[in-house]
Amino acid sequence: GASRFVAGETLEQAIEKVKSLNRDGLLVTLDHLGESVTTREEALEATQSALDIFDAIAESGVNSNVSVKLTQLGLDIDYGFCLENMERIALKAKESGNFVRIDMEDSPRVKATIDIFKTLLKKVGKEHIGLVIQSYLYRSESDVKDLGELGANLRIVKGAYKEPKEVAFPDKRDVDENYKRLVAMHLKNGCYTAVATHDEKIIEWTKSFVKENGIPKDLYEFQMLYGVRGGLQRQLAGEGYKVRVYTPYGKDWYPYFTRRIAERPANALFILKNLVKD
Ligand code: FMN
Repeated sequence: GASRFVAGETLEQAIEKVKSLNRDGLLVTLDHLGESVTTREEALEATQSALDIFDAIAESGVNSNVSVKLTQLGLDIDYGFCLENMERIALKAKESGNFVRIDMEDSPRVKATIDIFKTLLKKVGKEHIGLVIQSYLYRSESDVKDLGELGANLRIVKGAYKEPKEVAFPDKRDVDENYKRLVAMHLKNGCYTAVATHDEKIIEWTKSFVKENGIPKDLYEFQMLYGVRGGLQRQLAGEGYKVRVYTPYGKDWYPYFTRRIAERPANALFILKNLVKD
């Protein structure tokens, strides 16, 4: 069931999981599950949940930052309202000496997400806010160029939503090639890069790339999802790489879970393979 991919229903339970991941040498980013809210009340609740995570991290002393989705903070209700909510979270990240990353959702939301990110990057600085870029989108190469000029901290992913061929590469090989291109570009621009994938070919490629190009350890990290390739996560950490586990918790796990299982055919296979591999 969902529990394999979710670290409990409450923040307290999630913090216990973070402690245990930290003991294994893994860093964490916590995500309070939820997306696509339709009322201001729900968006304000989600905003408060994100603020509470920063307090719980500080109080427990665990090593974790926070990930959020803008549709959870009211992006589909009102841009200005969402920006206000995200700004409170970004200011909290800064005040806590911590970091918040804005996840990337489906393609109709990419422009607004980048706009909000850029606005807040100016306010709180790249040490406290980061963004996600998806290698399946044609536009991402130009976005990475642009965000590189701002020194942005980016998580590069392949992309998890079902997208039309008008906006995204239909062929997995193109997605993988673009993934490597984006990581190489951003690292060569001297910008912090989170390489978020379970794809061993890309992980191996990254290891060689950073070695050959003398990329310092403090400029990149690997990221994987909670409950996926736990053995590989610990192996990389044991080899001395920074590894961060994206750790969702909460009651609203359904959309997250179904995306993991079914949204892209490649992912369905991917998840099945990873259920048996460790
Ligand atoms: N996909 C998105 O579309 N947006 C995200 O913000 C996002 N965040 C992710 C964070 C982490 C740490 C990982 C590992 C994946 C994330 N994904 C995200 C999912 C990836 O796009 C992709 O669907 C998944 O990792 C499977 O592909 P893989 O073979 O590269 O692992």
